[in-house]
Amino acid sequence: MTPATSFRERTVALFGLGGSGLATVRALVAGGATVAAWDDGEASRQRAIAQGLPVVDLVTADWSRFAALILSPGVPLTHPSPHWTVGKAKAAGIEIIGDVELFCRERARLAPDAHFVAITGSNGKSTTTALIAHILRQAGLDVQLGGNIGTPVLDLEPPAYGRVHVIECSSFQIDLTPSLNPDVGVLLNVTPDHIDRHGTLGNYAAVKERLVAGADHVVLGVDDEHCRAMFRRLLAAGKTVTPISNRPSDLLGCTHYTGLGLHRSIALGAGRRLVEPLASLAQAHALRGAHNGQNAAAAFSACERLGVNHGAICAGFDSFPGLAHRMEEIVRIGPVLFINDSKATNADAAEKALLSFDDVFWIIGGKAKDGGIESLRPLFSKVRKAYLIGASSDDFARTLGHAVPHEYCGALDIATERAARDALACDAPEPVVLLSPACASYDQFANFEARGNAFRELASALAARLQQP
Ligand code: UMA
Ligand code: ADP
Repeated sequence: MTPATSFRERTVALFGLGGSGLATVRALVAGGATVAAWDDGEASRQRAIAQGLPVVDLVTADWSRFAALILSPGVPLTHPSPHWTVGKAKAAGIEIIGDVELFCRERARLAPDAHFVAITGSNGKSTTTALIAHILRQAGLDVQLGGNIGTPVLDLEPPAYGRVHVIECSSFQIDLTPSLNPDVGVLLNVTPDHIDRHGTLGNYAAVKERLVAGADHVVLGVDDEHCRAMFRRLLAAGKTVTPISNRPSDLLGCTHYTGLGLHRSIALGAGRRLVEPLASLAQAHALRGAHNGQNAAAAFSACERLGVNHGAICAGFDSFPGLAHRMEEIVRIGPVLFINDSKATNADAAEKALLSFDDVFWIIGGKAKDGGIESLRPLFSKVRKAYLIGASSDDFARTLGHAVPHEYCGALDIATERAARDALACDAPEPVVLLSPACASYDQFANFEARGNAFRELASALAARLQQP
C-alpha cells in the first residue's frame, strides 16, 4: 500500500466506496488523515463499515471542515450532471481530486524522479499497460502494475528509485488528477467513447491530452485526427515525442507496424532515410492484428525510453501471454483454434478480431449496441458461419441475411458445440472458433468476464473430450 500523506492531520470527504474508494480510504488513514467516507449505495456503505472504515453521512455533514473531496472515477464530475457531492465541494471551495492525484503527490514527495509510465487511449489501454509491465518484469525491473486495469493505484507499493509504476489511466481518472506528470506518458488513440461523461468528443480528447501534456516524454499514436493535432501542439510546446502508428509510416522517428513487425524510419543526413527493422511480431501470438501492432509500437517506445534493450523488448513480445478475454487463445483441437474475445462488447472491437483471422466460425450476440453489426459487413467474407446467441439473434440474423450462413443457438454451450463441429469438419488450414460477440453480455451473463470464462470452460472441456486417446 502507498500511504497518502498529503492530508495528514486534516479531514477529507471521500465519495464512492467501490474498489478504488476502499483502497483510498485505507491509504489516507495510513497517511494520517481523518476521512469521512460515503456512497449512494447502502450495500457499499455496509461493506465499508464491515471493514472498519469511517463511514459518515455526507448529505448532512458540515463541509466547511473538509480540506478536499476525494472522488471515485465512476462518479460524474461534470456530465451528464455533476454529482451532488461535487456541488457541495464547490460550494465549500475545496479541491476535488482522485486516487491517482494522491499517488502523484506521494511520488513528488518520496521519489520525484522514480519511473512512472502512464497509459491512456480509447482502445488498447489494458493490453498496452500489461505488455509494458510484462516486458519490464522480464527485463528484471521492479514493476508495480495498476490503475484502471484493476488494482487501485494506492494498493501498490510506494514510488521508489529503482521501481517502475505502470499505471493505466481512464479519462475519468485523468479528470481528477491535476498534477499528472509521468516520466513516460502514452496516448494510443482517441475515438468516441464516454461522451455521456465528458459532454463532447472535444472535451474527452482534451482530457486525454492532459496525460501527455504533463509527461516528460510522450509516446503518441498518430493514426487519428485528434492525436495528430495533439502531436503538432506537443512539438510546438517543445516536448520530446515518439510517434507510433498501426500502419507503414515515413514520419521520421515513428515506430510503426508494417504487417509483420515494427519498423522506424531514421534520418541518414542529406535528406536520405533508412527504414530500420525493430522487432518481428511473427512469434508474438498474443499480439495479432494491426491494433496490437499499435499497442506493441507503444510498448516498444516506452520500454526503449526506460533503457530496456531491443532484444529484451522482442523477447517480451514473444512471451507476452496476453490478457484474458481479449483475443485470448484458449485451446487448439487439431487445426482448430479457439479464441475468446468476450471483451469485444461492440462492433468496433469485434472488427479487430475478424480482421485478424480467416475462416471464422463466429459466435455472436447478446445485448446489442446501436448499429448492431452492420459496420462489419465488409468483413462477412471471412466468416464461414455464424452462431447466434442471446437477445440480438433476430436482429443479427436479418443483418447476416444471405451473406453469411447462420444458425440460432440460443445459448453459448450449444453455439460452442456446433461451431466446433463445423470447424473440425471444414477444409481450411487454420479454422477459428471465435467468440467475439459485438454485444454486451448482460442478457445472459453477469459481465463479459463471466461470458469469457464460460466459453473457456466449454472449449477446454470439448478439447479434453475429443483429445482423449
Ligand atoms: N457510486 C455512487 N454514486 C454514483 C456513482 C457511483 O455512490 O453516482 C458508487 C457505487 O455505489 C460504488 C462506487 O461508487 O460503490 C463505484 O466506484 P467506481 O465506479 O469509481 O468503481 P471502482 O470500483 O472504484 O473502480 C474504479 C474504476 N471504475 C470506473 O472508473 C467506473 C475501475 O475501472 C478501476 O479498475 C478501479 O477503479 C481501480 O482503479 C473499471 C472501468 O470500468 C474497470 N473503467 C472504465 C473503462 O475502462 O471504460 C473507465
Ligand atoms: P481498453 O483497456 O482500452 O478497453 P483493451 O486492451 O482491453 O483496451 O482491449 C479491448 C478491445 O479493444 C480488444 O479486444 C480489441 O478488440 C480492441 N483493441 C485493443 N487494442 C486496440 C487498439 N490499439 N486500437 C483499437 N482497438 C484495440
